[in-house]
Amino acid sequence: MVHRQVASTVNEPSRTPTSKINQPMTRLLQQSLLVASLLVGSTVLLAGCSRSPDRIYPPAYGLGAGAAAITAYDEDGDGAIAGDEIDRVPGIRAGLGQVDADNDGRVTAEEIDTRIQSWIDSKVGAMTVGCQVKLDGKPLADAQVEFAPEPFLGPSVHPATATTGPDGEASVSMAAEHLSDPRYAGVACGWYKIRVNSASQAIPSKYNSDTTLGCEVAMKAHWLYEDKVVIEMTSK
Ligand SMILES: [Ca+2]
Ligand SMILES: [Ca+2]
Repeated sequence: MVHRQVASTVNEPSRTPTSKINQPMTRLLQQSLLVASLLVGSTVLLAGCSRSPDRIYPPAYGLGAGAAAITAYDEDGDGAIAGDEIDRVPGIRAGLGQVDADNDGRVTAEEIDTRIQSWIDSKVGAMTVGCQVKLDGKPLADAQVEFAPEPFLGPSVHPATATTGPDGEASVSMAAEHLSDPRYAGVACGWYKIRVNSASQAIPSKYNSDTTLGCEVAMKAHWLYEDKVVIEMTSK
């Protein structure tokens, strides 16, 4: 069975003025995206392939993930992730227009659980996610890219990684043991922190240990016109 997904994700760069739902994100993003912009797009995977991989089912997202997210990130105890708190969950910040259903800038446990249910309902087990990493405007080869799922999603959402080629591009994927067919790359729906490291270049901590990069991998994202996550970093 082929399950073709359109990949999706994330950080709305300020150059996407067409998205109404992300208008509230604009100010936040203009701050962080001056130095880092992340686009995620998607590609259709394996369509028409005669050797279809076995179906990959969605992860068993943790029960009470929304409540766990509030516990982890609602520092002022008002019952929602809002304001600066959102910056600590860059995956949610990137997909704020999708999760903040009432568009009030506050993300509640219920909204998180509703968004997770939409991933489950989409029956998407894994999506293709390509990425391109740039440092000071130039493609960065041999960069290690990690998509670290938010812990509140539970242990069945696995990290995904990639190492960029000479063009700075790579296909991000979970480890082979989490894919039904190791010939194919895939990332489960979820909110991820993105970390980039390099053995040859100094990468500021805002892109790794204190990352501000994140994305939502999911169907029906507004940036579907893009075909990959573009991570633009500056060395200073
Ligand atoms: Ca709060
Ligand atoms: Ca809300």
